[in-house]
Amino acid sequence: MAFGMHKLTGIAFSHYVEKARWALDRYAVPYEDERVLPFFHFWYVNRLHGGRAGQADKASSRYSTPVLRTPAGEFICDSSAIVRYVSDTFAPEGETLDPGPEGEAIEARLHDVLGPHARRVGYSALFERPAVLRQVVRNNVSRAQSRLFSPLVPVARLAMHRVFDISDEAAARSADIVRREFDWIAELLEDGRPFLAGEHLTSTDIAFACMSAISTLPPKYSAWLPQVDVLSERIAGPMRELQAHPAGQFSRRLFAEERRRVIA
Ligand SMILES: N[C@@H](CCC(=O)N[C@@H](CS)C(=O)NCC(=O)O)C(=O)O
Repeated sequence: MAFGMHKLTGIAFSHYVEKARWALDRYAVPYEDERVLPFFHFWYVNRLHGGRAGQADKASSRYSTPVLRTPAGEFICDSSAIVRYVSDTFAPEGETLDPGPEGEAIEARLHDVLGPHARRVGYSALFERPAVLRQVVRNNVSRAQSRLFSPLVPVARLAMHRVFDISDEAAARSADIVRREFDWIAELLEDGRPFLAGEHLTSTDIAFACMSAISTLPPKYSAWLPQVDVLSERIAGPMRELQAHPAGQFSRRLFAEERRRVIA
């Protein structure tokens, strides 16, 4: 069956989904961008592949997003696999995002560690500020989804506590881990390399920029994120430090210089 165009389905503000969008945008691949809310994603992903094409891993369930449906009707259900597919299929010669083995190892750690811990801090920040949460929802998905979600915020908060443990204590432990992962990236950069896996941008840089974006809130992120000032000081204080951290500065530079660059 042929579908004509790529279709990306993803939790609207997810940092894993941002990786996929970045790769598609970089090579000017036209795609339908289906932006959904957490919990509602089960319905959307089930409609796509019934949970059969996805695989649970350290970060997610087999209903996780992003999901990319190719014009040939295949489903790619992992952000790194999507970036690799897009680069292999659409990058002009010499412009791929292939990071080599060292870069792949860095990327795997970013996926397993920084991604989930940054997410816990992010959800903890949002669910203690329902007004900000509602703004994030309103600004990122269709009005129909936003309306449906609004009365469900208390249930969603309970579910988030169960799925991710977004208590203050757990979030504080995760914030320490995020900080440690930023230190590790800064150490890698200390030898003066311009990018994490060599002389040019690779999927490893995209992975770090996206996994850190929940902590650095870069202006060119392609979903709407709140400003640090509207968050509680418990979250905002450490976040400002991460924004000023050498790894945070690197992440923000990647967004500023590379997020909208189109290579066609
Ligand atoms: N291995 C996956 C992890 C993606 C992931 O954790 N996605 C989250 C969004 S932040 C998700 O959709 N979670 C819902 C679920 O696992 O059911 C990838 O890299 O694409």
